Amino acid sequence: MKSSSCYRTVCAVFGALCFVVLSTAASVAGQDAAGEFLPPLPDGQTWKLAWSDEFEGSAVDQSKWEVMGDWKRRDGYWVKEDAYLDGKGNLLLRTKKDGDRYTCGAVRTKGKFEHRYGYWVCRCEFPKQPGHWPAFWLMTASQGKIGDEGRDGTEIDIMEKPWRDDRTTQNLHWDGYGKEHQGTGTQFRVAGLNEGFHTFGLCWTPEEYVFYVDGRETWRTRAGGVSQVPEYAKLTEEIGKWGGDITQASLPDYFVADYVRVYDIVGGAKSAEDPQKALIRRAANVRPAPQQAAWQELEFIGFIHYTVNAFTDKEWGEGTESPAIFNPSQLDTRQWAKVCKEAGMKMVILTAKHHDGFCLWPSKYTEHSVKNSPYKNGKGDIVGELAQACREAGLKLGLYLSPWDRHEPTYGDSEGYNRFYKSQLREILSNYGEITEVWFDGAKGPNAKNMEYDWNGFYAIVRELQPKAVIFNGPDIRWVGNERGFARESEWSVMNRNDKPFDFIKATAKDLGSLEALGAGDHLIWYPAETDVSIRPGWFYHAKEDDKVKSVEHLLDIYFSSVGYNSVLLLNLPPDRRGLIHENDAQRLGEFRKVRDAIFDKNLALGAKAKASSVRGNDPAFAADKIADGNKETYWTTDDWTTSADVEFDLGGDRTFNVAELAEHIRTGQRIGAFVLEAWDGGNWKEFARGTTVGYKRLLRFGDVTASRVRLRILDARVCPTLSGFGLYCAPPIAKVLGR
Ligand code: FUL
Repeated sequence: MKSSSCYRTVCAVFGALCFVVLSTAASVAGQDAAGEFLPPLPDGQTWKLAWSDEFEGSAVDQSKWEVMGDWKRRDGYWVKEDAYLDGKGNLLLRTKKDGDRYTCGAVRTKGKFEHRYGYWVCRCEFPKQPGHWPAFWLMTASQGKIGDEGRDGTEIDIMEKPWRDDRTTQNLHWDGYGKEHQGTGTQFRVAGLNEGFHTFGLCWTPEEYVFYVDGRETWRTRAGGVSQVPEYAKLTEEIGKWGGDITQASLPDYFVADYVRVYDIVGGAKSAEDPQKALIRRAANVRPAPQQAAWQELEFIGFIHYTVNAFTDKEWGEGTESPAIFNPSQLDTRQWAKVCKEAGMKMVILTAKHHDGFCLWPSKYTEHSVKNSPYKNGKGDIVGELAQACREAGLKLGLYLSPWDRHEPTYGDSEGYNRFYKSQLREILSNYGEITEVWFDGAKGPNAKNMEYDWNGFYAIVRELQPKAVIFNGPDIRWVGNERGFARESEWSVMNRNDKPFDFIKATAKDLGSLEALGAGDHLIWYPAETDVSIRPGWFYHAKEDDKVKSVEHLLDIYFSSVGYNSVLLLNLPPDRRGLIHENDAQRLGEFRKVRDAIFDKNLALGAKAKASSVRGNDPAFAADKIADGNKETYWTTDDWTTSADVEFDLGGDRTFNVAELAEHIRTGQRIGAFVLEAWDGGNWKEFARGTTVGYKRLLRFGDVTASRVRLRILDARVCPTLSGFGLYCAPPIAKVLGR
């Protein structure tokens, strides 16, 4: 279509305010002399204890800790007498009632031990009563400095536990606590957390924070750019409603800390490690945020382009169209949802406002909307109607709000228009329930006025109002780079953003993910591709395209080239002047579904006996039988730096297949760089397919192969390959499936 649309502005930022439930992932443990878990390190490097307090003796060591108080804190007071040693090797932070006030204890190493990087760990046992909560955190005076995100100081909450069940939370806060405040965090459960002692650790390097509970990794992030300044440790009790109702507590109650230890990395390996190896290690360890991983699992989603263009036969409206022309006679969002659902889509994204500025909801901020159209006599709200239909159909909803607005008079006055756009964004993100994706289109006509969009401000609004939503053309999701439905031959989800967090990544570049493209790898991010394409030549409805709906063969090619290449497919369906998805499109989608169902009906490799040339630590948890067990969460992997390996599948007899499916366990990163598939022909292994990257899903098509044994040879992987899924299918001829 228009070449200008190829230049979407794509940028990458950090600062996701995600608050989600995580499951803990196993990691490979080292141990110190005292049996402490220590995070794995590259060869040649070790941990060395830099500072610790075992809380032996009878009084808090004042050379290490400042006992805080007496002063007001939240709904209570920090008082010195509530922080003391029990004489049995523990620090007690007591919460008690003192007359008509509640008091508790707190200590910090401010001015006594301030340190950057390393592994910080506390072993502790939680209080039992409501109305107050414990925290183990790092702080620095420069937390409030603005301008360099969290690099110039971040509050790092390694453990905070306001709940009395087995939930806990880990968080980061930077740029102060006022209007500039930024933060992100995670919340999760660990079975049995409430009972006995547990350890809470943070591995903090210049590049990344990795959080651990009892030696299991719970969160890995580079949010805020990672603090590069010394910080001090705090152990505190906090009195407040987040912890429940303190009047219900039977007091005193105690937060018990057994020790705090801080380790540094030592050994020449850091400088000795081949920089290429260091880059590979870092790239392999970049992981999706939970909402990015959840989005990837949607696989196939629908786009709905609708506006005055359906009535003017245009692709880009002028902004001068009268709302009076917008008159769909039979508009039915339930029909849209039904067509999408039946096609196998998991989400629908609607153009709430396209470039012409006409709003499909009755926006308070403009007259250019459905409210001044004949549609339902101005009482319609298509965003609301679709939200309702999606809820009923069990579909997620995404919204597109074009920044380029050819109607709005303030467009071109950056301050005025950004204010207008943000108000609209708040409107659509506040009033329609959960929004799963927000689509920022970078397209802008060649003669459009200059505009400095406040992208950061836009993203912040999404984080504030829809913290679980992914942002397309922003921090979370990238445009694949074309509108024809094809991902790259090597589609990596890990890339290096530019120096400044808000600079743009060139989405059309041929290579974004190779080691060469990662360059210095100083700002590696998880940034997966979304492939948008229309079922017809145009994005909007034109009667003359009724016979140009893409064929099933074409749609299938697109599916294999997008979903089958580690991307999510966003397929556009334009409703017509009636307000319905045209019969031709609906029928084609039905056929497309039927053909996909016929292909993926039966995985001939499911439950196959699998044998690998190498298994991580010979641990059955990572054995080859985890690949084809039908469970996406379990996976096979090898030891670190075993970058090539074979897996042999015994299909239990001859099977004929012509489609293969591979899946990496992307929640631990994307690693495979080259692979070959071979079949045993009775005398030799014969190659029948090969590829480069795998990622979330890689689909391959080839001529019929009949064999009872199949071998996957991983030729190259970053650090170590993972594989969580493997499939072999027999695709019947399309004509047969459709009875043609
Ligand atoms: C482009 C727009 O200009 C098209 O009209 C369409 O919305 C497409 C998805 O994105 O940039």
